[in-house]
Amino acid sequence: MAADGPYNERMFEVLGERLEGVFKRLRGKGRLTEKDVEAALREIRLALLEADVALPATKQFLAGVRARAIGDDILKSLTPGQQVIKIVHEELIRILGEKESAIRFSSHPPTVIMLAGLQGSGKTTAAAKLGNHLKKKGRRVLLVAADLERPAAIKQLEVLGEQAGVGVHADHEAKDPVVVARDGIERGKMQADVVIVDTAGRLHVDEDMMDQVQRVHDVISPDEVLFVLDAMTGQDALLSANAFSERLPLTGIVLTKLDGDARGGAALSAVTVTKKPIKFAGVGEKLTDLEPFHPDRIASRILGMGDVLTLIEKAEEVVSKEDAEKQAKKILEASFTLEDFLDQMQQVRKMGGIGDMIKMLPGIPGVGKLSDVDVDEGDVKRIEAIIRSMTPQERRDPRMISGSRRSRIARGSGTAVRDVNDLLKQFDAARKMMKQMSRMKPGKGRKGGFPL
Ligand SMILES: Nc1nc2c(ncn2[C@@H]2O[C@H](COP(=O)(O)OP(=O)(O)O)[C@@H](O)[C@H]2O)c(=O)[nH]1
Ligand SMILES: [Mg+2]
Repeated sequence: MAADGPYNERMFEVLGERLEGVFKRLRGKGRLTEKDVEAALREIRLALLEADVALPATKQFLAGVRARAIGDDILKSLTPGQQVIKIVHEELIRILGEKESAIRFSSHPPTVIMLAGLQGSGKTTAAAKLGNHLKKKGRRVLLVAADLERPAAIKQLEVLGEQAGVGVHADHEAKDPVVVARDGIERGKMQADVVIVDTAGRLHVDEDMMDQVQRVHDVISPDEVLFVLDAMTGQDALLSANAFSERLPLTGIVLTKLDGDARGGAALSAVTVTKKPIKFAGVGEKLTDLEPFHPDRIASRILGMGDVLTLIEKAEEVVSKEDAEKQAKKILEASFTLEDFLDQMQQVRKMGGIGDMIKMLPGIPGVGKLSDVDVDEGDVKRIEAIIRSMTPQERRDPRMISGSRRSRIARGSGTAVRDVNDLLKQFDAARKMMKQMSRMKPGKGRKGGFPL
């Protein structure tokens, strides 16, 4: 199933270039040390976390990559960066989809498929989609409405079943989902090749719900127990996947709402916890919006969405050497305006640290420790808004920004006067520091009282 379409090849290339950037930045040469690989793995770790992969899953995944990446043959190869990316990509695909992922049909029909998952995860929709899919393949399908928690749930399945043109077993008077499920199976034995049982979920994992799905499970002995997971669940995917897999012998996962802007991390979390393959992906609300799962697409999504990776790529191109030198010169000449400040914040953010820029300033000892300074994206956005709300004169000469100007700027930028004050204070401090730096002539030791 891991088809290598042109899209994926391109993703792979882009990713390759990005991480090449990391390695270039790290070493400036082709050879890598174990330490370099660790640094790269840290970047990948951030990318995974940003893609909403739960931390334990991230750790487990990276351990697998590390074991493969820190081998002599990789480190000594001519293109270690590319090798590491290749490993990351391969490992993701391997974990996400190496296993058999089609529905396993029973040799004693009807094949019984049970769907379980939290409320709103897309179980009822998935039941109908799956019914529709299997009907098109020539199977006689019966859907069973074993969610009695909400009256509307039965109706929903009936409507969807009718749309799909498959039978629905429902009992509007029933009180016990176990009875409905059992009756549904009995009916299925006469009328269907495949019986799909929809069950009730709750908003959060709770004992009652687990108890109920377990009882339904025990009475229908399904061939497939599919855990339905909303891809937008993010970090919580791990919790619910864990809870369901502890109570039910899951055979696979249906990942829904992949048409949204989910970053795909839930896929890796769920697969790591359940050790079961994702069999289908829901990609919309319509009956036909169900696809076999493509591990390579999700792998690319998970890796490709990492802002961190983009950031690394950008660092090389945005802060070209000339830019950095120009900036450094300005700093030395202390002709540093709020516009520059904003520019610099943005660059620093893109580079992931202020250290690289400062290192380019000549003759400044002991600034290495600054390389750990982080700039928060929210801060940069706020600062940007504030500076954009200033007039050009104000940007050049912030001393003219009086109290009334401050409130005007705060209003214009949707921030508080306190934010404006903070920024001006910060800028003033930065400028003072730069003036002190500029008094230090490169190579001639310290003249000003630069506080190192
Ligand atoms: N965009 C999108 N919406 C979906 C998908 N699957 C389900 N939904 C929507 O999610 C909501 C909850 O689905 P439902 O099947 O009722 O969830 P249940 O509570 O688990 O049975 C409904 O509004 C569905 O239309 C999907 O793959 N993509
Ligand atoms: Mg439902």
